[in-house]
Amino acid sequence: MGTALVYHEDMTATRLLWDDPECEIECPERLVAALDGLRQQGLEQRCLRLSAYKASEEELGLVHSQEYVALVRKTQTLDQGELQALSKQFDAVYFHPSTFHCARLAVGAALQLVDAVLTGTVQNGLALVRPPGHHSQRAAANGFCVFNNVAIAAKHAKQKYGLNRILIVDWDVHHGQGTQYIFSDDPSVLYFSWHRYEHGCFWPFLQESDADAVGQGQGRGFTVNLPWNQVGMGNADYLAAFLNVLLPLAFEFDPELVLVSAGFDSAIGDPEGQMQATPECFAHLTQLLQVLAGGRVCAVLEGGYHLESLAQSVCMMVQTLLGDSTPPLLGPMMPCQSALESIQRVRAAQAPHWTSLQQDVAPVLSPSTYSSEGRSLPLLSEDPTNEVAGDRLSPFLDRLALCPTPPVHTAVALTVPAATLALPPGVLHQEGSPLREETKAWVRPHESLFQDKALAALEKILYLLDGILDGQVAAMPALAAAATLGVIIQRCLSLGAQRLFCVALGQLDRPLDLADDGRILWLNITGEEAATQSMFHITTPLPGTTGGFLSCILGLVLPLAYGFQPDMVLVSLGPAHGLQDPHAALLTAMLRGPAGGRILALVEEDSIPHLVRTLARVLHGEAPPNLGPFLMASPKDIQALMYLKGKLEPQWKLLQVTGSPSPSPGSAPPPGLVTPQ
Ligand code: Q9C
Ligand code: ZN
Repeated sequence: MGTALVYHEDMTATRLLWDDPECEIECPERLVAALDGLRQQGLEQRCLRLSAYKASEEELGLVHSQEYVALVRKTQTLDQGELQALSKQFDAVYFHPSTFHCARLAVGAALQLVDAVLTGTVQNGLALVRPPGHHSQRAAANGFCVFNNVAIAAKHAKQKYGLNRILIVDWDVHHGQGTQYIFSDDPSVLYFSWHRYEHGCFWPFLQESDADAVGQGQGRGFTVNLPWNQVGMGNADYLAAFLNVLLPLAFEFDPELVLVSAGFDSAIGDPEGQMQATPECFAHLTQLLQVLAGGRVCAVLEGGYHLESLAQSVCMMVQTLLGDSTPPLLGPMMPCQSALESIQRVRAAQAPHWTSLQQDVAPVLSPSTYSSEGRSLPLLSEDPTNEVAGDRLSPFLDRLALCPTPPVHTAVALTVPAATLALPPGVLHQEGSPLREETKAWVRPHESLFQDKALAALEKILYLLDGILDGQVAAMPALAAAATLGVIIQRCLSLGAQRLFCVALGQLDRPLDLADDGRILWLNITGEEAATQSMFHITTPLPGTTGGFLSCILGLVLPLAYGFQPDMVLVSLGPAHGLQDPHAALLTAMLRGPAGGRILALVEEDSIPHLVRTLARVLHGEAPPNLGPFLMASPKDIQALMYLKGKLEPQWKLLQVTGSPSPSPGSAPPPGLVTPQ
């Protein structure tokens, strides 16, 4: 449905007129660099370009006092000495004769973006603005911010469109205390911010930036602060924050709109943030948000002071908003201790307010169900050739990563007429293909299983698979019998895939002839109970509720997927998989990221056409359908999940949630945790 890019050249006018080392980083070149980056990569041209208009004073009044608006209006006529004197009345602020004009354009850009998304003109978008907004308060400028662009946009969405639940994700490296104050008692706006904090020793030096600030009155639990107490946080830390804090709450909140306070001073190279996350990380963060609110994501620029890093991160975000597949995430997928401590503290502080957090801290029931019998998990890490979870990508993936990411191409291989499926436009249909000698050789060991029709279906799928591995097709669903899976896995491996993540649902056994050599991570989500044959062969029961299913995806499937860094993902819905369509869609949508869009979804021949259509859509970049009401996970499902996490986290570090070693099954929750109400 398209991506909007809202901008106005006039916003480069405001600039610092005197000497002030603290403020000089907020310069016009920031916007120029971001826009140039988008142009050079051909991304600007793919967006719907909207020219920003100036917000009205009435719109400013949604958040700011009349007196404050009048004060800022007056700066248009002040001389340099007066501007400088006024600026000193605020913390880290400068005024310029163009400030009022620019700041109104910045607000207007955010409002236009929200209008474009909520009227259905576009699916999502980015407003490139100066000055930024998230430090600005009802009657105060602060931290380069004059009017609170995102807060006004949220009020506007509530007022004009009657929205009841808006999520604000503030990934700028500074705490958006302005936004926090504006919505502190408002349960209709969930405000999440992570920020450099260093135990209160980093600007803006506020106690209320800490994890124990959760909001006030009716708004308790709708302010979520994740303070970073060390610099150097990287991709794994940001990912862990999303999987363990933001996304569980966001799914439970079920927003109708996602606003992103998109500051890129949280990226590598930024002089303010001193963090390590690479630009690719913002592609993944964006994609994770796109599964919420039917994909209605409005991003508004905040900080970001390293011009190159800013431009690259902005490109990553826009590329992902446009639906392109995400580039691989580099670096060891192991969150640092300090990050885990912060994550644990915010989870504890928020647990009284969110069902999805209460469950993981609940005591594990009857330890007898899942005893590890003193046996340790068979590992392959002694094997020197095994580089799983390491920071090296396979040569295969390196080769693909060198090519510019193509727009997602999605294809289906069907044994039923395509017309019966009403596939979304742009999805290719794999036509019948001549049977190759090669394929006959592949199936020879399983000959009895492949009748003529099954063989024809397999051949179509293998053509699709070749397309994926050549980078021509990024993602696709296919109809196939379970027996096909083994052949497909073998084919992937022989074509050079080094790491293959197989998520098998229902009655699908791991093909017996596969070596457990670390090249295949096999996760079976079944009706059976939790078990680990090795760190690469895992069985988990299919959770019975939406809450349980989300915990399973966020707490197990995605940490494994991101930790494994596969160059291909296979999602197979086998016999009796028991998954509802929206659940299958969410799982598939969220697995696009870890493999850079190289994902094949296999569904049973007799599946209803609706499922195939739904999967084709999410693989093609559409947002998955809403999951329906949030029902908490059953104790049994949580117990199984906790058992697996405890068992696997020594090998799969992204599974860690606590800073200290996790409790063994059956033990009491760690001290300091809030007991659920
Ligand atoms: N070295 C935004 O990113 N100076 N504002 C902090 C610490 C103020 C940042 C000094 C930084 C304001 C939108
Ligand atoms: Zn910032």
